[in-house]
Amino acid sequence: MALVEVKVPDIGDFKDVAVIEVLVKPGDTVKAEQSLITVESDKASMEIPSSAAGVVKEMKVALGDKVSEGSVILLLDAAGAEAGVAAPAPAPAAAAAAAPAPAPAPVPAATAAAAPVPAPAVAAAPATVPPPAPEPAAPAGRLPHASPSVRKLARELGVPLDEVPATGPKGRITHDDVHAFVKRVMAGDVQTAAAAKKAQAATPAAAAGALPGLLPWPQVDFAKFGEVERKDLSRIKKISGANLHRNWVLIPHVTNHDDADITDLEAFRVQLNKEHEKDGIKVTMLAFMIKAAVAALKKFPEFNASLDGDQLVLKKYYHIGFAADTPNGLVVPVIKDADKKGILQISLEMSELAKKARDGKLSPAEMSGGCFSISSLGGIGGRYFTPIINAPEVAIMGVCRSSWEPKWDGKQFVPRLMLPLSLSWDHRVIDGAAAARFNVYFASLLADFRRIAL
Ligand code: CAO
Repeated sequence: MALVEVKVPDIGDFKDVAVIEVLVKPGDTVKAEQSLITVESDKASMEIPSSAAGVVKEMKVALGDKVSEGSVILLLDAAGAEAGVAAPAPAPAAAAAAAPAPAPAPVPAATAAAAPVPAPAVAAAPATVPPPAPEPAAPAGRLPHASPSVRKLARELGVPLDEVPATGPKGRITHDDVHAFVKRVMAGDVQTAAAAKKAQAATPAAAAGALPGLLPWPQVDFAKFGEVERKDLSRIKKISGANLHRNWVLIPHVTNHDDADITDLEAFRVQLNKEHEKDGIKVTMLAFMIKAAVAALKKFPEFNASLDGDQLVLKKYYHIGFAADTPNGLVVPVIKDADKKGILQISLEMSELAKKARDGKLSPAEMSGGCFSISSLGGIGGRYFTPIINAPEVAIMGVCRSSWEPKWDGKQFVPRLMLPLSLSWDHRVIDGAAAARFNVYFASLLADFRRIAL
């Protein structure tokens, strides 16, 4: 592999200029003279081209970094180019004079999209008011091509370049493209993503924090009261938080609590684990609950459904999600076709998916398609809680730690191992009586697992 350091060439008097755009990412194939980054001083912005062709191995600069002549931009595997010999750096793209200091360029949306995006921790339900789809522009994950002067024009007009369809050579956005986009927005033919988001937030249901009559969120200078530390939310927390918030606000949740007598099932579980000690398979109560959930979904099909406008989509497949706690936040891997799998296979898949979740290696496919979710805090503790429905699903089972309790058997109190259950359900789809029946049936399956076969 011929690794080449691509450096910032002579850029005149510019020193310590800010990187306002990163146009490539590791894995991209670049041509010699292809723009790699855009830098901006208080006088001008310019694109820095590549001095060689090859595949980007590692980025050495990021948005906001300051660079000068000689700063290493990236490492390039110059496949096809002479090993270690970079062509002389071509002159940077013409600098666009910008007399007054331009406003700091916003982080382009496409930059965020270019990074590997973990799938939402919870399945994204269709928004109640879907924003109008933008016209085809730069493909998702790719930055739009435009010269510095076009970028400057777009910034001045507040045009999101990644939404502008390009007509220039090699997919470059031209001045005319920007003007045409503005005309179409003014004529109401298209709406920018930001405007669509704003319109969506204006709908009463979505504007949770800004409902008329509600007080604004308290603004507190916490440091006045003692030492504090600020920490960014993890990406998973930001994604799952937004989904959970929407689900909490838009779904009329009700939670029914119940208990399942798992005395016999626990004895069977312990026995199974002894038998399979050498296979490295560990069966936990969760695997039995996944199987019980399938049987309960078959008996109560409206729990295996999703709302689509005035219609209920009833699913004929049984994919069960389970909430997994990870250092970065909550994710929900999905056991696909749980109806076709046995307890041992489910246990095996669960431990593999849970490990991947903890390592941050779950693929979007492994977190999608769920019909019903189970959130088990049984390994930690607690009695009951209110799980938030994982939209577009319509119900979720929350489980806490089992404990020994005295139960009256008609003659005397006997010790029984009781598992606390908390079923949250969407009252638009499910009625209280159905939810109570679901819980009673679910608990009866755990109390006597032979009933699964009936
Ligand atoms: N009652 C008593 N003990 C239980 C139990 C229950 N309901 N459920 C599990 N346990 C026991 C297990 O048997 C195991 O015991 P041993 O260590 O003695 O063998 C121990 O608790 C740990 O189990 P586990 O948590 O590793 O395994 P699991 O299959 O029950 O759960 C997973 C796997 C990935 C779901 C879990 O680790 C996890 O992440 N749970 C958190 C989910 C969560 O955050 N939910 C909240 C969502 S809302 O914010």
